Amino acid sequence: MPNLRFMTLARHIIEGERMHPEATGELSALLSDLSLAAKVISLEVNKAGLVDILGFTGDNNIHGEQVKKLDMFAHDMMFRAMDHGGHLCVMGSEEEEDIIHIPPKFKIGKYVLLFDPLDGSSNIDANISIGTIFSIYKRVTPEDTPGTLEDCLQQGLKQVAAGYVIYGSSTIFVYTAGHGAHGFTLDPSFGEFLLSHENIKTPKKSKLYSINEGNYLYWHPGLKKYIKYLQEEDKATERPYSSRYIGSMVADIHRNLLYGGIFMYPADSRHHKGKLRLMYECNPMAFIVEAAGGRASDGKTRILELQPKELHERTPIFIGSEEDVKKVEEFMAKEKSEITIESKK
Ligand code: FBP
Repeated sequence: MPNLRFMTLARHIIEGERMHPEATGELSALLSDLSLAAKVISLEVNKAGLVDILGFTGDNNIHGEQVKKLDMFAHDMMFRAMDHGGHLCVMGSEEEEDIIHIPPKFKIGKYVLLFDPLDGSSNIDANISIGTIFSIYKRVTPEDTPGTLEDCLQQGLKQVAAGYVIYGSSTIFVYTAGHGAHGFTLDPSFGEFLLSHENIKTPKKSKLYSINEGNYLYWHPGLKKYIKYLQEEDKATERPYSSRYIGSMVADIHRNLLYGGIFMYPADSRHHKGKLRLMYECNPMAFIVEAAGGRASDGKTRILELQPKELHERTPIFIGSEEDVKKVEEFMAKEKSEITIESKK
């Protein structure tokens, strides 16, 4: 393996392809198209404070959320970078209610792309790290026909590649195509992603937890007990843990991936399925974290084994260092009683 400094993302993808004699190069081309979209979005995010791209478009998206201009810019950039390469049969985005068909003038390919163009968008105006998340599958319907919802609604373990791009103090492209999770930092001086985090291994146990404690009242009793357990003093198990919550899933999970930690967005008595989306937030993150030796579940079932039913369905998620995720699953399993609203008392 050549000197890290000069391992570009494009070269790393090609080297990975060589491990698959049956490969046609389509997935490699798809991943490099994605990296182009990431570079353009990164540029726009970095100068967001200077140009009229902060704030809202004035429209609401299908989730009833006010749409940010940068959200739509990122969505359009992903679509335009990916629609004409001939590698995709269908796409799905957080910003579009229905599946996105490939314009008929372009060749139809064998892959499916699901993406969250700009995750953590509630943090954009405050210059907090945000990200793009993507998930790639092989189609299941006959080739050379327009892709369908069936091609999108596959279990996460069927992903052939997944990744995220974090737009923070630097822009980092993290992906897995089945051979470990690797990070590439964008060198803006010549616009290339260079290998900076090879074969990321997330610590099996950590001292960090990430959850919006403002929702404590509405949590499952088992989860409340787990958080209290993390806050107790016990040197042997390195407790109390530290709380770290940015409120931007990509940023919280990226930190935990490198330092160790557990990120949780549980179901609660107001949001019975939690907040985060299975297809373009939880599945790709679970695929990456597992590739780095971590674990991801909905508190009971492995995220990657969940059978999706809708494009925008939500799921509770507990993801990160393996032992920590197992611990919270134990606390949830021990507590039989359901979620109750504490304030009723
Ligand atoms: P979107 O902005 O893509 O809808 O992302 C959802 C998100 O911002 C996650 O990035 C983050 O982890 C979570 O919501 C924060 O939610 P809350 O403000 O309820 O803690």
